[in-house]
Amino acid sequence: MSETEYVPPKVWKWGAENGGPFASTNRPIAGPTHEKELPIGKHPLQLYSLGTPNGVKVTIMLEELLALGHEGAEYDAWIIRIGDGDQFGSGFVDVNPNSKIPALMDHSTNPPTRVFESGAILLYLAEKFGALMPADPADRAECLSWLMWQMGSAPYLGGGFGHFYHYAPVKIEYAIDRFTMETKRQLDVLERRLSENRYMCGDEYTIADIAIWPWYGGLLLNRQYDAAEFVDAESYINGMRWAKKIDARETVKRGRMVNKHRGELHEQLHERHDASDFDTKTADKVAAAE
Ligand SMILES: N[C@@H](CCC(=O)N[C@@H](CS)C(=O)NCC(=O)O)C(=O)O
Repeated sequence: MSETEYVPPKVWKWGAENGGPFASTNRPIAGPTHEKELPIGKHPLQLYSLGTPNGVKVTIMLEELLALGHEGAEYDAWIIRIGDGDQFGSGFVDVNPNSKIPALMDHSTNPPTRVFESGAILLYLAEKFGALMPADPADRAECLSWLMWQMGSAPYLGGGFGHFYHYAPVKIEYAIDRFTMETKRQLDVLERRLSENRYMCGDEYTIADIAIWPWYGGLLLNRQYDAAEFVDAESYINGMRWAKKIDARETVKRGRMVNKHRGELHEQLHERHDASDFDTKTADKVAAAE
C-alpha cells in the first residue's frame, strides 16, 4: 500500500477489513450486535471496563476513594473484552451507547444512574464522595480545565500517534510526523505546568492527575506503544518526576491490576468484587487453583 496512490471514492463504503489490529471489531455504525445482559454484583457501584488507560482512570479513582475511607466506593469490576466485541452487547450499549469502556452503573440511586465517558465518571465520583477535587470555585475550575484538556487531547496521543506509530499495518511518515509533533507539544504543555506545580492543579493530587497520568505518564514510563525513546521521554524532567511519583502510589498499583488482561499473571485481576481479591484472585492464583 502506498500513501500517495489512494484516491477516495465519492461516497465511502464499508468494505474489506483494513488489516489493522482493530479490524475485526471496528464498524461504521453504532448500536448492539447481540443480546447480552450485564452481570450485577453485590455493591452499589458496578463497573464494566478493561485495564486500558481509559479503564484504569476509574479503577485508580475507586481505589483512591476506598483508601480515603469512603466505604460506599466499594465496587464490582467486570471485564469487558473489547477485542471480542463485548462492548457491542445489548446490556453494555444500554449503559454506554458509544460502546466504549469504561462504563459505570450506580445502583445506590433509584432508578440506578448510568455514567459513561471516563471524565464524566471521575467527576461523578468526585462529586458523590466530595473527594479528589478542590472545593474552592477557582481551584475547581482549574481542575476541570485540566480534566477536559485530557479528554480532548489524549485521542491525539492514542488514536493518532499510538495508532500510526505502533498499530497501523503501514508506517506512514506524514501521519507519524503529524501526530508525534502534536504529542510532543502536549507533553511540553504538561512539562511547563509541572515545572511550577507538584500536581496538575497545584499541591493536591486530584481527578485531573488521575485522568492524565495513565496516558501521558504511561507514555513517559514506556508503557504505551514502546515509544518513550522515540518521543525522548527523559527530556521531560518534570513530567517524569510526576509520572514516577504517581506510579509509586499503592492505590495506583491496585487500580492498574483491575480488569487487566495482559502482561504478568500476578498483576492481572480480571474481575474485582472484594478488596481481598488482590490477594487471592489474581490470574496466577486462579490458574494454579485450576
Ligand atoms: N472518551 C472515552 C474513550 C473510551 C475508549 O476509547 N475506550 C476504548 C478502550 S481504551 C474502547 O472501549 N474501545 C472499544 C472500541 O472502540 O470498540 C472515555 O474517555 O471514556
